[in-house]
Amino acid sequence: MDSQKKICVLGLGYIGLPTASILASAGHKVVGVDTNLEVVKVLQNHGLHIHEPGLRELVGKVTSSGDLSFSSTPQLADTFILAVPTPMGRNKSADLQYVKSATRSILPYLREGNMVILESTVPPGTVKRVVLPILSESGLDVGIDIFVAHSPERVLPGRILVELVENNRIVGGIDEESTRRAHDLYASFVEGKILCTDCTTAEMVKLIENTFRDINIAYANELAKICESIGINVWEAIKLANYHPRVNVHKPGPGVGGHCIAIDPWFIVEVAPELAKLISLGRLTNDLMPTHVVKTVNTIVRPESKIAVLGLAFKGDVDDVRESPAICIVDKLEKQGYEVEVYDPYVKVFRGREIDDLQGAVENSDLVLVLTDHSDFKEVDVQSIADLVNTRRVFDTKNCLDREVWESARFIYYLLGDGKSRFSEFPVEQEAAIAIEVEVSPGES
Ligand code: SAJ
Repeated sequence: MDSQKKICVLGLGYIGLPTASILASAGHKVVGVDTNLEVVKVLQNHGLHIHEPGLRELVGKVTSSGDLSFSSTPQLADTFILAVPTPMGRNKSADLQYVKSATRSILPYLREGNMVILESTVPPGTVKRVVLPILSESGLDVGIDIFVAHSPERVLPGRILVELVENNRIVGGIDEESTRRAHDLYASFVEGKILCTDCTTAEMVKLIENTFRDINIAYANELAKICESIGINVWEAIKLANYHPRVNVHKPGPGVGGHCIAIDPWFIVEVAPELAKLISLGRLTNDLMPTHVVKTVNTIVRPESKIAVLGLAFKGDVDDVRESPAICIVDKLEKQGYEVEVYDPYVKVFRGREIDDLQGAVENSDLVLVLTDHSDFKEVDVQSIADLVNTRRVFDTKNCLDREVWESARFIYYLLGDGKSRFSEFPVEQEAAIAIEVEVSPGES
C-alpha cells in the first residue's frame, strides 16, 4: 500500500493491542510496545494476556505475517500512538504518570515529519498542557516538525475489534495539518465517519459520552430504589417508558464498573468542580449501589450464611475486574461475616486465591447472588444448582436470569428494582406469615 506507515503503539492493553493488530492487518508495519516485560514476553511467545473475542486469531495472523511485532522499548517510526492507562489518582483526579512517561519514552526516537497521537482518555486540555511541553523537549518544533492529535478510543469491551473498525471516530489535532494527517491514518481502517475537530474538544467529547451513560445509569439506579419502595417493577416500567421515541433509560444494576464510565466523569469534575454538580451526583449515586445490594442481601439472609457470588467482572462476557462493583460487594459482605464463595467463568484468580468452579461455589449456599450478566449464567443447569444449595434463594441484580426457570426449580427469586413481587423478597417463613396476615386483614373482603 502507498500510504503504509511504520507505527509504534505504546501500551498493549485492551485498546493498544487491538489497535496495533488492526493497524497491522490494514497494511502498516506495527511495533507494539509495553513497559511490562511479562506482557511483552507472553505476546512474543504467541500468548495473550487479555480476553477479547477474535483477538487471539487476529494477533496470530498479523504476527506470523511479520506485520506486528512486540518490544519493551519504542523504535523509530512515522507515527507514535499512545494508548496507556489514565487511572484515577488522589482526589479523584486523573493520574497522568503513564501519559507523561510514554511521551517521554518516545523523545529519543522522534524525527521531523513524525505524528504523535494520544488515544488515552484524559481531562480536557491535557494534550496542550502536558503532552506538548514534553514533546518540545525533543528540540523539534511542535506543529512544524512534528504533528500531534488526540483521537479518543470509544470501543466497547467485548466488541472492541468490531467497533474499532465500524464506529465513527473523533480526531482532533493541535492544528489543521495534524488533524488532516491523523484523519488519513484512521481512514486506513475505520469504516465509520471520521469527525474532525480541535484536540481539546476531542478530549471533552469522549468524557461527554461516558458521562452521559453514567448519569443515565444513575437515573435508572435511582428509579430502581424508588420502584422497590412503591411496589413497581423498575424493569417493566423502564421498558415501557423506552417505547417513547425519544426516551432511552439505561438499566439499573449493582453499580458501575470498568476503567471508563466509573472514572471519566471525574475528569470533567476535575476541570470545573463548582459547575459539575449533576455529574458528581450521578457518580455518587452509582457508587452507592453496592451498599444498596448489600442492604438487600441483609433482608434475605443472616450474616453467618454462605453466599455464592456469580460474577466478578465489571460486566458480562469480559474478564476485566477493574472498578467492578462485585468486588466492592464481596468485600462488604465478608466484612459483615458472610461466608462468600465466588465463581466467574472469565476470572480464574482473585486476590491470589484460585476461584472455585460453579458447583463448589454454590454448594451449601444460602443465597446465589448474581452480580454480572455473563451469558454462561443464562444457560446454567438450574436443577443441578438446586440440588447443591442449602437454601433455594437467588438474588438477580442484573435481571439476566430466566425467572420462570429458577422458580420452577423452587428457588425464591429476588430481583433488584422489583417492588412488585414484594412477597418473594422475604424468606419463606416470613412470606407465609405475611400471607396469613393479608388473608385476615380487615376490610379486604
Ligand atoms: N451498566 C449498567 N447499566 C447499563 C449499562 C451499563 O449498570 O444500562 C454498567 C455495566 O454493568 C458496567 C458499567 O456500567 O459495570 C460500564 O459498562 P458499559 O458497557 O456501559 O461501558 P464500558 O465501560 O465497557 O465502555 C464504555 C463505552 N462508552 C459508551 O458506551 C458511551 C465504550 O464505548 C467506551 O469506549 C469505553 O467506555 C471507554 O473505553 O471509555
